Amino acid sequence: MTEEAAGRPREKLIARKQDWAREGRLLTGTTADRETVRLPPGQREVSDWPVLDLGIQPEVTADKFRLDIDGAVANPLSLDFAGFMALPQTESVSDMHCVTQWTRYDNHWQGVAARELLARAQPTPQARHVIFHAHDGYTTNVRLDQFDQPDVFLVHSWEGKPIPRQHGGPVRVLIPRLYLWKSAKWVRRVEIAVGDRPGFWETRGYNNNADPWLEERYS
Ligand SMILES: Nc1nc2c(c(=O)[nH]1)N[C@H]1C(S)=C(S)[C@@H](COP(=O)(O)O)O[C@H]1N2
Ligand SMILES: [Mo]
Repeated sequence: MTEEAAGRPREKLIARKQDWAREGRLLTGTTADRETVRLPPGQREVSDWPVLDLGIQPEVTADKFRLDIDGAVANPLSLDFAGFMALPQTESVSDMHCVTQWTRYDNHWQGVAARELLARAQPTPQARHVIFHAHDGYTTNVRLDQFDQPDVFLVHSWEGKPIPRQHGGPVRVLIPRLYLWKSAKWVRRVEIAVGDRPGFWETRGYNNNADPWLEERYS
């Protein structure tokens, strides 16, 4: 890890990704049917797992861990690590698609299903959006119907081991059918909301919806 990656915002990387959005980099102008085509347009399969973030990789130890699910809910939750791990656990296998072009197949995850959390927190009838807040200050947003899917999890393990710090451990979001910038690492708070609030990349030229098969890279 470089000095820069250890703890200062990577301003050049952020500026370059904003340039990509302005230039429409990697756009093929095609779409694909998710049901029959595994590799979304413009993507390339990799076997390693690249690290992408703003450059600040907080160390969230189990004793510092806290997860709030709040906002437009009837029953706000505030969990410590033991409380999170005591929730029903699920294993899943899914692919990851990053807007910088890499796709990684068949990742084995363990964690708590989004639907478990929603069933406990009980979004109000007006709730339509979810805003994720992370320990490094990163935010990202999805619609509630995108979060409320059977393949969406807050994960703590990858390939049978705790998710390493650089990949967002101890707990990160995983929304496999959207570009990976929607999957917040080091998640601190899941805010259920009535109105939408675009996050870090969504306010810097990246698509609000972010479906890889529709090539929704940029706005
Ligand atoms: N908290 C936080 N989550 C984040 C980011 C970040 O900078 N901070 N970067 C996003 C982006 S742009 C990508 S591509 C993925 C990368 O996850 P990885 O480093 O585990 O591959 O995390 C997403 N989640
Ligand atoms: Mo990304």
